[in-house]
Amino acid sequence: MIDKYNFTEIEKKWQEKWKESNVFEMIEDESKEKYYVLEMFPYPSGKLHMGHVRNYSIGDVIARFKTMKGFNVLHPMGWDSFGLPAENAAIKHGAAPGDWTWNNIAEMREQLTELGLAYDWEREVATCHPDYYKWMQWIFIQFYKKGLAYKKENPVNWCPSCQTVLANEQVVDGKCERCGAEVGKKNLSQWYFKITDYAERLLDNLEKLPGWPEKVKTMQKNWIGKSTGAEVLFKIKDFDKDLEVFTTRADTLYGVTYMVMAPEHPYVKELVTGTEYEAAVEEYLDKVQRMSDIERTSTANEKTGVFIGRYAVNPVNGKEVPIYISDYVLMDYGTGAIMAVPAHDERDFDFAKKFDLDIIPVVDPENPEIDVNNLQEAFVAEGNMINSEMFTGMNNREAIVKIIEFLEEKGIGKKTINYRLRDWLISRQRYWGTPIPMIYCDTCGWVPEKEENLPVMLPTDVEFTGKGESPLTTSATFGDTVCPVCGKPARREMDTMDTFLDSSWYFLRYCDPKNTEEAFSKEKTDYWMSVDQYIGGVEHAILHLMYARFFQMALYDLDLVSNEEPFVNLLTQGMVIKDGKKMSKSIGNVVSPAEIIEKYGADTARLFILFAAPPERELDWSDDGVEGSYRFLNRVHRLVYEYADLCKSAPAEYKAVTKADKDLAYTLNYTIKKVSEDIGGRFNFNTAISSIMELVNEMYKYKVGEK
Ligand code: ANZ
Ligand code: ZN
Repeated sequence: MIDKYNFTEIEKKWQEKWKESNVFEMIEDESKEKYYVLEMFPYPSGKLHMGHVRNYSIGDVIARFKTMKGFNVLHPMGWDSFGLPAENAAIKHGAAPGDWTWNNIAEMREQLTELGLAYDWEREVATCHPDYYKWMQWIFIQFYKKGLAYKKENPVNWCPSCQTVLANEQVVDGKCERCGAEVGKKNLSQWYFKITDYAERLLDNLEKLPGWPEKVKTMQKNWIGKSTGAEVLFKIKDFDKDLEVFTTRADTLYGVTYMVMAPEHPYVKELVTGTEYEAAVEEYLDKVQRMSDIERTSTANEKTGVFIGRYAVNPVNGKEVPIYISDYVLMDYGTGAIMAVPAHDERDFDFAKKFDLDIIPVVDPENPEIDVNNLQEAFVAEGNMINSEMFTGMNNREAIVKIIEFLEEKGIGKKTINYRLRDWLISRQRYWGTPIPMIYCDTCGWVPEKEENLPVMLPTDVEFTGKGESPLTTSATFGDTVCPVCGKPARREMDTMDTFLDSSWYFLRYCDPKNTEEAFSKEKTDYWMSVDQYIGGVEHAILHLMYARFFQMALYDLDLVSNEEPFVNLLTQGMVIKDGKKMSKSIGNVVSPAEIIEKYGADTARLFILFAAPPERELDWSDDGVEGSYRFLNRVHRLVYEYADLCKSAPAEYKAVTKADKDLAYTLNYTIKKVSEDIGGRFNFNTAISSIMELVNEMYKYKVGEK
């Protein structure tokens, strides 16, 4: 009598066995080659979704495969557990963010266990635990001492609805990434990390990451946005300071017909105060400050601007050109001012048309269809120089080099590199995050808390109103302290850290999660790091992966780790969609993992997810597909039962006797080879599973004793 495929019983039995015997616990073992497989740790929202199931099933197969191959495998799991949702729950339901979070963690740990994932739970970390954030604070202090952390007043992106500062990266199309509200600007004193010091290395090292998807590297490259050009000095008539501009097109210097300064440029006020232009400039500035950078630089917008009544002098030909302010020039890129060349720049062309400014071509389109003296649009391609005195006739690429040389000789310009990457704004006016371990003393200024006093604990006597400053300001116990340097009364920093800091080094803490003396020991990280295979969503291609790389490099420079790059290989898994759309509550097409596990078991869920599509591709959820996976597992189950007795009595060493025996032995070995290659090489789990399905078919056909 064949037992029904009772997945609940089977899965429970094995999960308990694994737990009892600690099979997934890993200890450093120098005699074995290590393999570190890591999935991006989740935010403990309380509910696992299919994206998680996919991410973790992929990691699970790799971990188990490498274990079978004889590696000492590190496969940990933990919680990115600081962040806004816990605080919003506190505002809405009055629950303490800590309680809410720890409950969610317990629930999700349970769900991951039910999924049968091979994690070493001994290494679990939660970023909201003082054992973790103590070391987060310690790392902050090391960065501060190295000059990588600083405070400055700056107009920052401000979400009026979340009442918090947002990093540029968190503003999408001028809107708050989280709540969708229109983002404005606000002047605030904020903490920054000098990630720009690492721009060149973050870019160069991409070359050393052949195991990363090209598309992710391209996204990082664009985000860093290296741009080689020149800074050129223009004299301002009747003014004691020069106007410096950044240009990538030094070849177009003879085509400059006007200048544009960012409305916030520090000279603008001086240049217009007391003139008839003052009022119009003020009004324009006020309007611009409420716009996002994206809106400002969009080429689709009709150009706006104000003439400020002043002129600049072109250093190569002495020509005087009018100076404007306009929103399309940003203060925090280059020098905050440009030389405008309408003949060869699209935005300048539109602006010149609108304000009726001259258009002087300096690169010849050499195209009979284009009337060079009456351009209908900017000519942005390459060509030979015209209207450019001694540079006329040269190819414009060459002219860029020659004109920069000329400017350098004359001391009116120099070659420069600019990056789009900005310093990382890391402070948040929020409660549920790591307190920034800095203290302000009237005598000593900003000083770090003494390391022996870490962690600076999050207080619990706070109020959540969802408005204004950090809730930490409402605590009666938190703010007042003494200066670590002079001992006088002093105030603690009330802001907390961006949660992206927490996730920038958790992979190091996994190597040594219980260390009470250090963030992690070098010995342990030397053994386990770098991560051999990192797996996660492509939505983290820029921020998380860039920040983690920056942390690793900075820690390397502090001699705390031995590798410059944290992740050798990266796999970005595709989304799980249903009926062609992202699963979402509002569409009502969400399939919950719990439901599937209850109906079919975790093995069916995992099998379906791995079988339905290669890991990088989108996975279209299919109920029929799930049924199919379930039927297959039933088939395997029946097969095992059918032959169970025979297997028990089988000799220790198997010998193929008949042709059928030999054929099956061949298929078996072929399958082993195919599965090893499919999983070991490019993670083609789907084709590995198909060959196992074929093997099962062959086994069904096989009849013992048949010739
Ligand atoms: C003159 C010129 C002529 C330019 C031409 C382009 C084409 P990337 O490649 O992104 O670095 N620019 C410089 N600073 C700016 C700022 N703060 N806000 C807006 N635009 C700025 O772009 C560099 C070019 O963007 C620079 O080269 C400058 O315009 C403009 F035919 O200078 B160019
Ligand atoms: Zn002091």
